[in-house]
Amino acid sequence: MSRVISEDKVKNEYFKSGEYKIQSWRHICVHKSDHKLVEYQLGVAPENHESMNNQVQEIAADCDQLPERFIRKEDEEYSNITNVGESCPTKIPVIDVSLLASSHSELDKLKSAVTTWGCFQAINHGIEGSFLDKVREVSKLFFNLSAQEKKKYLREEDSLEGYGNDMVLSDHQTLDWTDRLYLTVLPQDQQKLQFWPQNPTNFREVVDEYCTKIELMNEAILKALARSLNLEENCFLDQYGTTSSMMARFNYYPPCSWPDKVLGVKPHSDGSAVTFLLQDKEVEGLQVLKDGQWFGVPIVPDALTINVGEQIEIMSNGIFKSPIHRVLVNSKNQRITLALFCMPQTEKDVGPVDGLITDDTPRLYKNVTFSVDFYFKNYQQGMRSIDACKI
Ligand SMILES: O=C(O)CCC(=O)C(=O)O
Repeated sequence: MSRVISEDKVKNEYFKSGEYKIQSWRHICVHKSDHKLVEYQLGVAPENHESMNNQVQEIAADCDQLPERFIRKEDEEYSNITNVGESCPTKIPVIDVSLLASSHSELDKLKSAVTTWGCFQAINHGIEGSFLDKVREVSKLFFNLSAQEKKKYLREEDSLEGYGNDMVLSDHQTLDWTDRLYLTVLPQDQQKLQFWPQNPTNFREVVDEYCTKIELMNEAILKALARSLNLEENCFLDQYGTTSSMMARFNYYPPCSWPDKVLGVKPHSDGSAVTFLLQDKEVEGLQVLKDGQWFGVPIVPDALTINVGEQIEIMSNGIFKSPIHRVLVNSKNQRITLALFCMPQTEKDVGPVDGLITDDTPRLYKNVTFSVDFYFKNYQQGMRSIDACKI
């Protein structure tokens, strides 16, 4: 059996001593004095572009010591947060999506939610609870497959799409305690089917149907957001270009024996326009940062947790806030979620809507194209892409 070891440890402790020989950057053979071979797996390859060999699910099932690369570093976690509060489940706003077309007060609630929290729990959104359960079921069936079976869909080293854990871009990057299946879901002609699970057999059918429903909801939310600012209702959608794009991230968080030492996902805001999160039905873990405190996002039956991404923060010239959020894990239960990131057409640039730029409210952001690479390079270094877009 192999053990996971950090590159720094190999370089600083083992390699320097001269007792050991590096056979390859993936497998280190350590020649001990008794000539026994011990094989280690490196957490990162020399070019820093390689992911770990083992998925977090496998590490969690077979590790008596937490691999260093997962241990949280305070300085990566928004060190300006001095007051990390208890989670306060009742505060995240709840919005009745069915009222947004007709009720001014619900529209005001939406505006208030998105200008303060940046997120809300959407209820009465028109997707049946039984269908949401079906989406949860296909996700769970996939993650329950054997490691060997899941690895058929393993992502390539330098690309995000497929099954795997964090893409490793630097030696010092802390890894998230999560495995993911990351897929382009829209436009359909850009789906890379080699990464779509064949098992369960209805995976694609269920996910396609879910994404079609979310695409419609995304349009309704974007129109409502525009109307809440007294803007023409298509002003955000007009920046979408001819086709919208949508990425799906199926997140699997295994239980962790050291829940205080790791994060399921590091603090970040999303590079999307709008993100729709289907939470686990039983296990919480998501927290949102507001006023210097982390607030737990509770499970509201059949609700979808919606947050605005950095692209809407830019389009709204900073009025809507893309919230910083993170994920905690726990020692007892696995947690499975599905995040759908709705975005303008790939490579389409976005910028603040004209009607929001005045002498009193000057333009805060440049027009930018949010490529996936641009976003993840910033994310892995604990930085927000939107900060690079400020004027
Ligand atoms: O799993 C969650 O609760 C949130 C996931 C998330 O933030 C993400 O996938 O970007």
